[in-house]
Parts: sequence; C-alpha cells; structure tokens
Amino acid sequence: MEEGLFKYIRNGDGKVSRIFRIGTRKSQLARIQTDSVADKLKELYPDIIFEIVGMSTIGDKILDTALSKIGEKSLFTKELENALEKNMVDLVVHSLKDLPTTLPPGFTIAAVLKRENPHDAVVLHPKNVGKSLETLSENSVIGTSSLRRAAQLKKRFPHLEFKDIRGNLNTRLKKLDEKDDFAAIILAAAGLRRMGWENRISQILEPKDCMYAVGQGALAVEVRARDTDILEMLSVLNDGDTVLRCIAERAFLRHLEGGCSVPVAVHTEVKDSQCQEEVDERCQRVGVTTVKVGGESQDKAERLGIDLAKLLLSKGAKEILTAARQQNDAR
Ligand code: DPM
Repeated sequence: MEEGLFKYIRNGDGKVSRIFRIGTRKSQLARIQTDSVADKLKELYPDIIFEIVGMSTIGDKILDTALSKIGEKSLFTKELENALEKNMVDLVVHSLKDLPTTLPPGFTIAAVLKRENPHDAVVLHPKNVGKSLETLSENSVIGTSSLRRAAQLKKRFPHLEFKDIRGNLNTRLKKLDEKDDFAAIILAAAGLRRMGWENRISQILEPKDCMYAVGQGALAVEVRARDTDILEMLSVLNDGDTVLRCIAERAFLRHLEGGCSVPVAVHTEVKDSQCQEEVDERCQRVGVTTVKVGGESQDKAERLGIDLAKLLLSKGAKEILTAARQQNDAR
C-alpha cells in the first residue's frame, strides 16, 4: 500500500476514477459492520468504487487483559486513524461506543447510522437455559469485563459474582459454552444480532437493571475533517434521532471526563418528534433522503448532555469516578 497517495482505477472507457478505501478492524464483527456500511454506500453511489482494507488494532492484539486495564483511550481506533492520516484509507467504520468522545485534531465523524437495539443482553451457559439473572443460583459467575455492566448488575443482583472475560465475540461464546467457568455472559444485543446470534439472547436488560454505554448499538464513520466532499457524500447515512441521542450521550460522557474505563451508563429517548420533522431535509439525489440534523437541535442535545453531567458532578459524581478509576488501576 503506498502512503500518501489516493488510489485510482482506469475504467474500460479510459476514464480514471478514484477508489474510496474503507478501513476496518479485522474481527468478524468489525467486518460485518463495515460490510453493511459499504453495501449501503454502493447502493447509494453505484458509480463509485469502494474497497475494504482490514487492519489489526491494539485492542485486537491484547486479548488477555481487561479493556479497562490497558489504559489506552483509543484502543480500537489509533491504527485506523494513522491509516486515515496517511491517506491509506479514506473512511473508517467504528462502533460508536469505541470512539473516544474527543477525536484527535484532523478527524471527524461524518455519519452516525440508525441505532440498533442499544441494550445489553444475557447469554446463558447451555446448562442454565430457562433461567434469568434473577433466578441463577447464589454465587453464579457472570462474565464481563465492562465495569459499567458489573457495577450496575452487582447492585441489582447481589447474589451473583462478576469476572473478567476477554476476546472477540467468537472467543467469548466459546469460553462460555465449552468451559464451566461462567454461568452466563453479558454482551451488547446489537453485536449479537449482527453476528447472527440473536437466538442466544435469553434476556434483554432493561434500563432499570442495566443502562447501556454511550453510543452503544450505533455505527459511526470517521473521516479526515478536511475532506468536505467525503463528508457530504456520507451525510446521507445519518439517522436524525440517533445523531441527536448520541450527541447528547457523548457530550455527557465528555463532560464527566469518562472513557471506556469508568462505569458510566445512559438511557436516552427522542421525545419531540416534531423537532425531527423540522430537521429533515430532502436531498436532491434521486431516492435518497438526507437527514441533516439542524444545528439548533444538535446544540440543544449537546447542552442537555453537558447539563446532566454538571448536575451529576454537583451531586458527587467526580468523587465516585475518581474512586472507580483508582479501584480499576489497583486491579
Ligand atoms: C466498550 C465496552 C465494551 C466494548 C465497555 C462497556 C464491552 C467490553 C466487555 C467501550 N467497548 O460497554 O461498558 O464486555 O468486556 C464492544 C462491543 C460492541 C462494540 C461488544 C459488546 C458491539 C456493540 C456496538 C466492546 N464495542 O459490548 O458486547 O456496536 O455497540
């Protein structure tokens, strides 16, 4: 791969067109997510050639340490951003929840796609089928390396124990099914669905039991901020409600100075659908609706997130988060 050069192809008619390269992590889930975005783009822009480039990230290479312990904020995104920087790829598809709330200078989110089910799900060891977190026996071990999930569920289900489990989704399901270490594991419903493993979901966790992570269930496309043409091209992928929710959630987490190593959870809803109609804008392209969320409602969403963070900080959130960070460092 040549650095610093865009990639072009000469068509049969002698014309030269640019190839747009989409960077992705190599895990099966990342590939599925990237393919789904690439398929949408190919359908919207049949004359443009998109090519997928797979890459490994720190998060993929370190498989034996809990995510929150590695201490690298942009675990899954750094290598992909390097590739963007060097023009080796033009766009990168991420799970929004893995994207730090502040991107390095020069990068921006071009689109946030319609959110899937954002909730967490319980996947049971086959021997426990028919049970729920509530009815699992005393001291059953639940696998998760998410501080957010463990913190909420420990409080709600004090009879359960929580232990780290790492690896990609395939590895985790294998560890669950083929060993006797875990009674159940907790995973994002969206990831399970995308992998085609919806049938393994025995319980979807309601917000009263476990709220989800900021951005969970939504895919985001990251690009070079200076590429205004690409930003314009990708804007059709935006889902208005998802954008508003994720702006509010990310502003909230940013203001709390959280990251993936602190137990912060959210639950958002767009209540005012009239506001949505105001911000819908029909695009000239045939058959395509561009949802350009108006600047004003985006500002409102951002302010909502910040105000909520301020409220929590005034009620002692800072001390709780500091203690959680120290506990995590000592693990
Ligand atoms: C982040 C967390 C996890 C991922 C922490 C959290 C889960 C880690 C674990 C920030 N990223 O949620 O509190 O369980 O040890 C990740 C998954 C998805 C994106 C897998 C999952 C798929 C769902 C989506 C890992 N990142 O959470 O089960 O696209 O939102």
